[in-house]
Amino acid sequence: MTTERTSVAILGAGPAGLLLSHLLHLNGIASILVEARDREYVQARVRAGVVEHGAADILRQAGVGERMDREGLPHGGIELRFDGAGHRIAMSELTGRHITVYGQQEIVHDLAERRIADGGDVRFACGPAAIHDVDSGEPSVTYTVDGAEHRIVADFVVACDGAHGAGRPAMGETLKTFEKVYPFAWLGILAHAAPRVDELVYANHERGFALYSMRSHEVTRLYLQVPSTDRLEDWSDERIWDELAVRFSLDGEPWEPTRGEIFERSLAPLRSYVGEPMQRGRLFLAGDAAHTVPPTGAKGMNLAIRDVDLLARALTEQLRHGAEEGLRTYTDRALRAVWRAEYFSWWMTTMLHRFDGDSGFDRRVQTAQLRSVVGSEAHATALSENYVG
Ligand code: RFL
Ligand code: PHB
Repeated sequence: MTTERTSVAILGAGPAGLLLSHLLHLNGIASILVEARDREYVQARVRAGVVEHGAADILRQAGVGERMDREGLPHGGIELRFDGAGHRIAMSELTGRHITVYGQQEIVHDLAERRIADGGDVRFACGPAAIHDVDSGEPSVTYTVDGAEHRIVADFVVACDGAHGAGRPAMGETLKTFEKVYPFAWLGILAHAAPRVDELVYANHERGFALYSMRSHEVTRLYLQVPSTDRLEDWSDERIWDELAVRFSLDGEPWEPTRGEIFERSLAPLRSYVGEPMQRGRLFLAGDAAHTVPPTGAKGMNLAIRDVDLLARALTEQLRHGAEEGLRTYTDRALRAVWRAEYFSWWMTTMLHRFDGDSGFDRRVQTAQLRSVVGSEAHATALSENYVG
């Protein structure tokens, strides 16, 4: 077994882990990042598409926002479509801020490229790493490649290893969990098709939720609410396009997204989860390792970016100046933004989806809620403030 030493050992090369390693580097702090999967897999993983105002600023200030600013699509509004009519929420006019539509895999690509150009120690294809001795002064991470075991001893370990990594279990008894599972999933597709709309459309239809998004002027991203028991095989291309046209109906008539070759498809279950605290001894959790939101509020990646922004500062203060305040208060400060995003994501999810067993009363309340949001500037402003971040 080889043993190495570093200041911060990081698990996971998603947006959280890569950005943390980059921010620490900017502050002169050494880290080793260990990722289970290979680089191609990580960079090809299609997920989020909306970068909120604050998260975009963090990326810019870290010097990794150049391509996002060049190729990303700035959006000043979204449409809520229900009862056969579309209603624009003018987010920029209401808040003075906008979002940027830019794929998570592009951010991961930009960060990985930058880390490697800077000579960062980012290790892909390590298989699942394990976390040890977090209550001691010498926490460590181990992983095995080609039968050889590697051990990294660090001052601090940060788990940025998502919802199914080693971070959550390593919290042990310390972790108090808060969870909500929704009885549906999102079927997501990417298609070579010019988006028919300039802004995202969130549709609440009798048959379920649909979302019109995009990645560029040539690539459309679309989602359908489906029962959590559905499989991808249940959904032919034809069925997906037909269902989308119905759910985006305007004035009682089906409304067709521009069709094109579907080149990616996936199913994602919807859940809300928070684990508290986000620290145990010398282990810290950030991003999806600590919390999950349903994608309806477009908050997951943005929270991951905010967590590591806080954590990078706190780790730097501790490792450079021995100042402990930042790390001691990390959980409380991060959780404030986390719970606000949990609230907003839950609110958007319940307002926009079709729930089995909903009564006529529930449906009418949902419509009244949507009417209130699009009819009241105060209500639309509240949505916009949460959405643009
Ligand atoms: P990630 O991206 O899951 O990365 C974790 C990494 O850790 C690795 N790993 C390990 N490595 C070493 N050892 C182990 N034991 C390991 N176990 C796991 C994994 O291979 C992986 O590379 O977590 P991170 O960095 O916290 O980032 C979080 C975001 O990925 C997530 O919150 C967002 O994708 C959520 N999300 C959205 N967020 C937004 O902000 N805006 C959106 O528009 C948005 N849309 C979405 C979304 C998520 C979706 N799905 C698939 C759930 C749309 C969808 C459909
Ligand atoms: C996306 O483009 O993937 C996307 C956009 C908005 C969401 C979720 C996902 O709320």
